[in-house]
Amino acid sequence: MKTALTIAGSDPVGGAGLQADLKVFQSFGIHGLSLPSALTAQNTTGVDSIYPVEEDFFIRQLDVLLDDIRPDAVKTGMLYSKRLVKEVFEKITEYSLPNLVVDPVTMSSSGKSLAEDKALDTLRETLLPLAKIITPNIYEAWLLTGIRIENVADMKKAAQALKEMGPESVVITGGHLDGIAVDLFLDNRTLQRMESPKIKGEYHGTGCAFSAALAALLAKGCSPLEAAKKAKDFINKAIKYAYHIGKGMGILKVTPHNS
Ligand code: PXL
Repeated sequence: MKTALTIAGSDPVGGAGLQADLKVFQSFGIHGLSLPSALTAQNTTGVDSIYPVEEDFFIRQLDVLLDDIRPDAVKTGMLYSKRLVKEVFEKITEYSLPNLVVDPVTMSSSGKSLAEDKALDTLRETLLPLAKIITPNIYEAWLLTGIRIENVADMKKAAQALKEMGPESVVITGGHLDGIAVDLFLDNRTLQRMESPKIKGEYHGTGCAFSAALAALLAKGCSPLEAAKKAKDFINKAIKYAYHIGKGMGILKVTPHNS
């Protein structure tokens, strides 16, 4: 049985974070391992507050798990603190873990900061160069590169700058661009624009589900480009059939995926 590990924040709603990642792993037929970096108090209208996991205990969780199981892929989401970013980097290096997907989470869709000050700088210097795929949205790509993204040409410039930071491939998700939903994939060989119709509405956890799908597909042996195309189709379908359980944002409908 293939396994994928998510290291991310907990979302009690199950729309984003660790719980969403586990549902995605399951839908790809992958056994999901999960390591919470922080608890959040939130509902579908937004994130209220964050309670980071005590750092020494976080490391203990990681060591005990990795001592027994070698995941086929690892996805990092909200890590929150600089120290956790560094610890995750050290463990991934120590255990030579393959197929790392880094989602440089900084902010919730409702606008709450999900990263400590400077945690993104630490991520850029440590985890980013180890990644097989990084998945910033346009806002995160701007914070990481200093390039403000308003169109696809800006996205290309930012993708190039991100690639130079050392990851094997970059997908900038453009779901928040005006008018179109374009994702841009870049590795050493390919620059590919992946377009899809924009679906109206506010959806929670699209970035989390996308990066978890990428990790699952890498664990199954897909190349980063193949994984990016399949993960995009998966997310589009999940958005199309999204549903509401609270007063706020929609929840993605994650269904079994045959790949
Ligand atoms: O979508 C970013 C994100 C990641 N992780 C957790 C979250 C959110 C957004 O709310 O709650 C735990």
